[in-house]
Amino acid sequence: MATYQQIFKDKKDFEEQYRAACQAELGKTFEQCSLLEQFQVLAKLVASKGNAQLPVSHTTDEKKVYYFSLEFLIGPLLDNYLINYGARDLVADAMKDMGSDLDAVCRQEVDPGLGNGGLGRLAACFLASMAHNGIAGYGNGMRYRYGLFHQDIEGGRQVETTDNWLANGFPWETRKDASAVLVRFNGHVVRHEGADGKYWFTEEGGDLVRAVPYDVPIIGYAGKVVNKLRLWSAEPASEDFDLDAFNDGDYAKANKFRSDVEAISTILYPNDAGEHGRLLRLKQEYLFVSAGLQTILRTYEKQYGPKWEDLGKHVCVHTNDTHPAMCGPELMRILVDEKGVDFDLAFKIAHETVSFTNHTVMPEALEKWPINTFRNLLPRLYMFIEEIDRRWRDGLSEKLAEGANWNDVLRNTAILWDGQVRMANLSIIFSHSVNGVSALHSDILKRETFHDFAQMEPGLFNNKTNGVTHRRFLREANPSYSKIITEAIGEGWLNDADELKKLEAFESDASFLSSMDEAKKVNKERLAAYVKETSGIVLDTNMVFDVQVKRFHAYKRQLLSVFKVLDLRNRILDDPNFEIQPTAFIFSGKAAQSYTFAKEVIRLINSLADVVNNDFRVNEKIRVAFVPNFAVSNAQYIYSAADISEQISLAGTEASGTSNMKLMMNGALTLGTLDGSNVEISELVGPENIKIFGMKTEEVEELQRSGRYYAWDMYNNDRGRTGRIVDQLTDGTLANLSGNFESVHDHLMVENDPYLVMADFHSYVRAWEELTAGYSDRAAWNKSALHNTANAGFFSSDRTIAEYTADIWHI
Ligand code: 26Q
Repeated sequence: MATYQQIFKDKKDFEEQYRAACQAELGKTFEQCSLLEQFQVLAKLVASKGNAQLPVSHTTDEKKVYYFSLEFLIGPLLDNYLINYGARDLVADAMKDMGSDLDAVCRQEVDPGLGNGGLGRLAACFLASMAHNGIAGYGNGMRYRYGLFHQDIEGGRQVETTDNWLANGFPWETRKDASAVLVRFNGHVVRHEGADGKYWFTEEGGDLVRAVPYDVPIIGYAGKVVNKLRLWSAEPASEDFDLDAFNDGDYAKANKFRSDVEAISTILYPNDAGEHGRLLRLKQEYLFVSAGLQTILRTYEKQYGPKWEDLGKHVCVHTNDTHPAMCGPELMRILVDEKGVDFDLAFKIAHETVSFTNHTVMPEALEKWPINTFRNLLPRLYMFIEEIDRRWRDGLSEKLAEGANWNDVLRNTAILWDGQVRMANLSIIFSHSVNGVSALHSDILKRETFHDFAQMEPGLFNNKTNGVTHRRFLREANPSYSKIITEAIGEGWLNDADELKKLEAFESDASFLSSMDEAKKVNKERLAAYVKETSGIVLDTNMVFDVQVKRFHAYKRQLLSVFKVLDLRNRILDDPNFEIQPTAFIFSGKAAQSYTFAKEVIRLINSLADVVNNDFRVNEKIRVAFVPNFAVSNAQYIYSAADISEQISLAGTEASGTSNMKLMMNGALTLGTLDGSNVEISELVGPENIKIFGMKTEEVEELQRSGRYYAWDMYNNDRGRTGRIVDQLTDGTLANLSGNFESVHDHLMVENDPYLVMADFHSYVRAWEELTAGYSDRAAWNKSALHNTANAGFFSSDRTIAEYTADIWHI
């Protein structure tokens, strides 16, 4: 039993504080507050408890970790923080007495979309686990005025609308004007020379932007440790208001400087390859890097004085992908230009302080910037990059591994190449640790993506398999299952996810296994109600819930799922006696606004849903639903209701995946390829508790190398099933809602099926049939589901953070 930091003595104490807060915040009685106002006041009250804890959370000489990420997908916080304080039951009870309903109040909270998907949610899970593990770990990111777009579905198509998440204010944040800093863009470099021949540089002119921080408390489990997430907003440094233009009625011109500056923190960029090279993105990257580092050095200097050589002993700067890659050179710039440190020492300090996580192996996703753009925007920073690149080239022959070719290695490892600044190489050269996010992915990084770096310095590379916070994705997402888990093994698992292992003792406990059915039923009903409300589709909760929820991307192969569902439909129509386990296929996820193919796959799924759900000949056996606007909040409904977790990316393409972990925790069985962390799930649960299919990474590599994959052969050799599905993309079968799918057809047949959907199709359908055949033996199925939960402790981000702490941050 954890001892919680008590924030309310008892119900009476809570009620008094809450009523007083209503008066103080809004000048209203509790009874006069709307549900939204009840939420706002309660959130402010809980935030104030967190903020009061913050200063006593750490001793001053503790090593600090700053986690730099352009994305933090934090999700709603109120429910989570009440659970962490151990106050949820008390507050729910008191609210009921007061005539309100805590669940309804929690549903008022916005779900800030300050991230795209996996990488952003990982950063949020890491904040939660750093606080849980007691580390002084702080997030550093951007406060976007608009988060990731809101997704509506019209005529089956994704339609994007702005996410005005701040419309009702954000009660968790505190604006810190006193901590604002200045960041310069487009200046010019001036060289100075002293009488002794020594020279130095300053940067002058250009535009000064004021970066203003907003802090959000991160309340750890049990409430003992509170950390903070600092999000930066861009504002004009001076009031450069054009009064003449205003008086002429040209308000746009009058406000131009202000709006140009504010644009920097206006939107979050989507994660598709087509969005590369936007100047505003580069400004975002520099703004939060520079503002964060200036603050870190200010804090450090106050505490330790100008002992810069010790920075790496007290401070870690962790960079989430290459988006904060400028951390290394910016740290050098401040040390050299503003603190008078010499160049070599400044590089050593930066190198000791900075570490880097890579999240992708897709070559087209590796970030690059045109040198000219970069140099114009950040001329002084560029000088540091150029000099480090020069020294890298200079020292290359000494570092070269046995048998390596100097020219090849230079081409692969230099920072500057082909008129571009290559951010991955920049990150690697400035970091003392580079890690991938699953065992397989880290292996591919060493073997392929960053092969030459790994040859030169094998010790630089390491693996940190991702994790997720089980307190949000199991305890909070799945109250019914959590309840029976706690009744069985106590609540120690909330603190230590490895205790879930104790559930193995219940794998043959008939009464526990049947109580799992009841727990799942509640969740399926909750999801079915949500699906009905948001898409109009009716789900039968007696069906298997087969779930694929994640960003839409060709490599994740939602198209392969479509092939399977269409194939089942075709076979049911051909043979009315064809028996399958009745299944609801549930999809959710966003496609980047400009990613045409991914958006067509969304339309395809909705068209398939329209065809299947309205056909009485098949809709008792299969049903399809697309849940609009996938986000942290509705994800929690979906994970807890799932029976099957679809993780079917082409082997070697998904760095890790994290929905696989969230679904596994909730007792869903994985149907997947040996990709990303599916490999580790499979090792942990054993072959009888997961269904693996499809080509392995080496087979994919071999097939692609050989150049002997022909989409038309797949079509011609299996006209009855594969060929028929390909034809149905354009023959009107699916056209009722909004037309045929020529571009999807061409992706397969003209672009030669780049992610080998047709190659894995038969193996996939067979695996699905074998897996679902086991569903009717409820005890056996639940035993397997429980075994998945029991072994999910490894995928708690508490474990991941413990590994970063020991191996990378050395705390
Ligand atoms: C880059 C440049 C310009 C604009 C946008 C971007 C950009 C933004 C976001 C590029 C990539 C992302 C997000 C990547 C991401 O979410 N990757 C996922 O990270 C997860 C956590 O490690 C992994 O589990 C997934 O496998 C990986 O796809």
